[in-house]
Amino acid sequence: MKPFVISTWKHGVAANEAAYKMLAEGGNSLDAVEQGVRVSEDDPGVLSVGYGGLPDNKGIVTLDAAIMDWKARIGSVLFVENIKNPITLARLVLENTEHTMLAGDGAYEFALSNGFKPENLMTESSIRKYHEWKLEKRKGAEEVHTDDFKLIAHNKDQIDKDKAAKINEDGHHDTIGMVAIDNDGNISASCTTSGMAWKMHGRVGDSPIIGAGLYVDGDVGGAAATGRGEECMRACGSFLIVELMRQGKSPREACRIASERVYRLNLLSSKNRDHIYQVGFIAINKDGEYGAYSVREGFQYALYKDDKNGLHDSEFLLNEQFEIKDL
Ligand code: SD4
Repeated sequence: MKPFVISTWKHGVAANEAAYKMLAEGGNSLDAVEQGVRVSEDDPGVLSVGYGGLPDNKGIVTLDAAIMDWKARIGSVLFVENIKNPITLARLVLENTEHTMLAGDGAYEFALSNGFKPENLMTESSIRKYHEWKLEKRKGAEEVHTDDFKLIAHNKDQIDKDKAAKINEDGHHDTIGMVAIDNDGNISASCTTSGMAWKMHGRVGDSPIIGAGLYVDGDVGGAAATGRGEECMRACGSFLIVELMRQGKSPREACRIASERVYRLNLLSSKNRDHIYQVGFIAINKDGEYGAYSVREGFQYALYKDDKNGLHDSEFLLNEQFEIKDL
């Protein structure tokens, strides 16, 4: 099998470089997806992952990450503070514990006992953005979600087109999920995030939840997700994609059906219906096919395949003209 790697958003391009280098040198997919997403965790310009990630509503950066390989080995950490590379901590949970998930203080203590140093993850830019958000709130603005804009509006004038156009570019939507297949045809996936900006303190999204943020079955393939975790979780998005691939669907078709499921369950649950949230998926199957799909326009994925690394626009379900009354 010729190895390749797929990951979410434009910072995936740099992450793919690190992952592909390992794969091309004969490395396995588990090492590749760990080392790949560390690039985004270390980059202060990526506002929703690791160092420089935007904080919660108390001004605290809390990180979630998970990793899974083709042998169903799992490691996940959630609600961790002051640890710059939660994906490596998740890998340590996978390698060195009898457990699969560690949260909060316990995960932090585990990190320190394994030589991690506590680090301040806020940057000048994330501190400034947090204070801007607090000020907006004091002015009586509505609670600001990461994707707070009224795309689904009964009155067309309410639609803030500029904000809609920018929503995928403003850095708030850039959790990195990565799936890789190695020389031996073995697939692994990783996912790491600081979650939604200004989330409630204690909130955990889909990224560290096995089956939601990522999933791998060694006989079938792997998938990873990005976007509003609440909506991805409702559908067990990544698990669903792997099961659809097991039934013979291509990775693209499986990602498309999962996007539809996310959307349908969102409407059914009546949660967050005044927002058009984004959820995007990527997947690889054992035959070395890949696919991507998202609920809304604007999702991009990075693919390093056949010695070419590049950013691609994903196909999507809903365009900017969508209105809830059309349903
Ligand atoms: C979360 N899924 O915590 C993450 C956020 C994200 O692009 O992916 N943003 O819900």
